[in-house]
Amino acid sequence: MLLLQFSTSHYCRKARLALGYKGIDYQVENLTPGLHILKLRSLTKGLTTVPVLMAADEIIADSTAILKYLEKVVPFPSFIPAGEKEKNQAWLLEDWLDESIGVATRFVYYNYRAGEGKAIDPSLSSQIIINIVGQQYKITPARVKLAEERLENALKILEYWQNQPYLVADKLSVADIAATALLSPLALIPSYRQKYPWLFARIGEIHQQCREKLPPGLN
Ligand SMILES: N[C@@H](CCC(=O)N[C@@H](CS)C(=O)NCC(=O)O)C(=O)O
Repeated sequence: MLLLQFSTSHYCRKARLALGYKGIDYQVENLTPGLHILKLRSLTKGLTTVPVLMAADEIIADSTAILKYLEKVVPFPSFIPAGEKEKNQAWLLEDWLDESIGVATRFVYYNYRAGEGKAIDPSLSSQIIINIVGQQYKITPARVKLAEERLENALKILEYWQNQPYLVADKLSVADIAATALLSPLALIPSYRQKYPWLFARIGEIHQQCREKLPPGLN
């Protein structure tokens, strides 16, 4: 299998964690932001985001669709809880983390990298990319504030994770994979590291279980 990705994207990390958990051999192709559209448009019937997984029989765009595909072709080890109630709960968390929380993380992370966190990579090329991302996603101070509030609320909801290894039932599920990947950019922001040490402990454990390299800030 070949994973088309941006190396720094947290949604691509989500796909890599899932591939790693399943023990699947795969290659990655790192696309250049901007030029990626030329490659993806013809492959995905209109979706222009990464990750995209090219499997022998199918091309799968969108990280959630990739998780579903992987569970179908490699059922064991499973990352879907067995019970109906737990299964619904895991997918509900996965969808919320994907559609709402991953977006909030992006706002907070790029806002940090453009300001206080500039020193992480002050190179011109990095600052140009951060600027382009800021414009593409319309990252304004008002929207950053809403994203910070959304994250604070999310981390209150997820607080129970500090007392148990997995978000749903007693096995790793799509909820843990989504939370781990989509909150991992916060590991570079000192205020989150100080306030939520339990979160980064869980992020580290799930990476280990999925045989994925730790994200920047935890490596
Ligand atoms: N819900 C999508 C989100 C993917 C996404 O937003 N990917 C970003 C990188 S983090 C992207 O490809 N952006 C480029 C673009 O929008 O053209 C998924 O889960 O795959």
